[in-house]
Amino acid sequence: MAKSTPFPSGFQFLAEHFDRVQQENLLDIIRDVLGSAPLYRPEMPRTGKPFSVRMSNCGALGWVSDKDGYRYQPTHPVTGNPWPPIPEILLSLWQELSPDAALPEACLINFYNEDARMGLHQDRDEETFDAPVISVSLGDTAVFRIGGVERKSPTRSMKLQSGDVVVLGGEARLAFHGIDRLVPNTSTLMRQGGRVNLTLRRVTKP
Ligand code: MD6
Ligand code: FE
Repeated sequence: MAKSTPFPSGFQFLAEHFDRVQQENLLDIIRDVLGSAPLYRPEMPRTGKPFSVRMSNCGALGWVSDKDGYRYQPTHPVTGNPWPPIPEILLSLWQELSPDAALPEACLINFYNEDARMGLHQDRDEETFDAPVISVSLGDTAVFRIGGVERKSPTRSMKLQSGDVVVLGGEARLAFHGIDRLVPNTSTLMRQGGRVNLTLRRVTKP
């Protein structure tokens, strides 16, 4: 059998870190957040091409993208209101997995319907890469692709299921990654299907 590409060092995958009851609880909390900071559709820098993923944020800073580029800002681009705070359950996750890092300032909320995907990218709009990026997946399974720190590095794919947690720290902090596609009807967490991914990030130097 062909050898698969190794995971970059500092990559961690915690399968079903959250059990079903915790997933339901977390989803309720995220629905509350989206009640005050609704999902909106970001656009690609320069071209203004709409993303297939809808987004929102919580935390002091939120990641946004529009014709002017990618950036962090303290307010929702549509409502103009400050983002709601990061829920306690996510701050606890961060402290459990990354006890030495300064607390996260941003939690990006990505919502995928069955046609949505996310191209290969690095998370590199932060001022510091000392802290990891921690992600939580809820709902339908997604095919996640991860490579190395150069776009041309070989990649491998794996499935992310509801309740799974991914940590990109160390060398993996700047590894290219993306979502190839969803696997529809793989979770009963959300009645209408789809997938939510939450990514926690430290943005400024502590
Ligand atoms: C997603 N995830 O799972 C997209 N970024 O929908 C990410 O872009 C990501 O899972 C940084 C660290 C972990 C991630
Ligand atoms: Fe990412």
